[in-house]
Amino acid sequence: MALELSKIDKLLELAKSGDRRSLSRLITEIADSEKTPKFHSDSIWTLGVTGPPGSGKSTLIGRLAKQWVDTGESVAILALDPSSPISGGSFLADRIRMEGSDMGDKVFVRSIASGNTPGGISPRIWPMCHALSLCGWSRIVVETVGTGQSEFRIAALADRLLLVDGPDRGDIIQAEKAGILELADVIAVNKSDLPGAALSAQSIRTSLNLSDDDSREVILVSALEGVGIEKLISAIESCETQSGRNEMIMREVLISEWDSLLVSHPEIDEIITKLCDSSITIDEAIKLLRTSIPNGR
Ligand SMILES: Nc1nc2c(ncn2[C@@H]2O[C@H](COP(=O)(O)OP(=O)(O)OP(=O)(O)O)[C@@H](O)[C@H]2O)c(=O)[nH]1
Ligand SMILES: [Mg+2]
Repeated sequence: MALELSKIDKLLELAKSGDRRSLSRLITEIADSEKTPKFHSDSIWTLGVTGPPGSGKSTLIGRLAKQWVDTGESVAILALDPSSPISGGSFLADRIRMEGSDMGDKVFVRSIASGNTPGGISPRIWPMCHALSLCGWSRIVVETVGTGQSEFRIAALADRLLLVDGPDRGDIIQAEKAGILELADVIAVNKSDLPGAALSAQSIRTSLNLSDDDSREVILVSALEGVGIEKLISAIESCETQSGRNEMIMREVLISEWDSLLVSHPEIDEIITKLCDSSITIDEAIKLLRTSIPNGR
């Protein structure tokens, strides 16, 4: 174990000096290591981007990245791939549409597959973001497909959250139901070049206005045509991260770590088999897991 951690520390040092391959390997190591590495950067800046499949998150992130690079920032993008059949497996990073290749070494894009990882990858996003920050990446963006509660939860790990919706009213209702509208710091309605987007934006504004003290803006953008991007950047940069977000982040980290501990528990299969043949009850299963979890890995 000590060997494994020292390998990670070594990779971090190399990655800090600007070695891309080491950075890539570092992210892989953080994903695969048995223990969650403890990295901490005081100057971390993260943005979670969530929204329904196909709403244009990657295209929009490409636009944001270009704008940031133009103003001297360096942008690291982690695209969480829940292996959704809609987004088509682990090709999310490829779909981040960069504005030309001139951004070069100022942008780092990495797709993180979560589908087949026992216990999921979500708690590891946190140390990955801290490692990226320690390596000098000043804007760290985490894209997740907002198809379910767990994906929304991952997005909530970031310091600020951007919800990207499309003109489809159904998607917006979905986001409302999952409580993501409440979690979002900035809301963008993308595809303003298509009919229906303005109406969608209006209907979101109406639902936000139901609460008097809600000053959040709903910004109409077209990632395809590059419309509204500056306004969106300024909303993202100036949004006050909601009070209590730190508590929310820590809650999510704890829950995700706990889930991960549970799923990777060495006796989990045995306990599930016992549950299946009714030789133990669910209460007994929980008791068994609870007593052995401190030594679980
Ligand atoms: N008309 C229009 N199409 C757009 C716009 N932004 C993105 N698209 C298109 O919408 C499709 C999905 O774009 P992506 O950026 O891959 O969307 P995404 O939300 O990242 O998709 P997933 O990661 O699969 O959930 C692509 O065909 C884009 O070209 C826009 O502003 N207007
Ligand atoms: Mg995408």
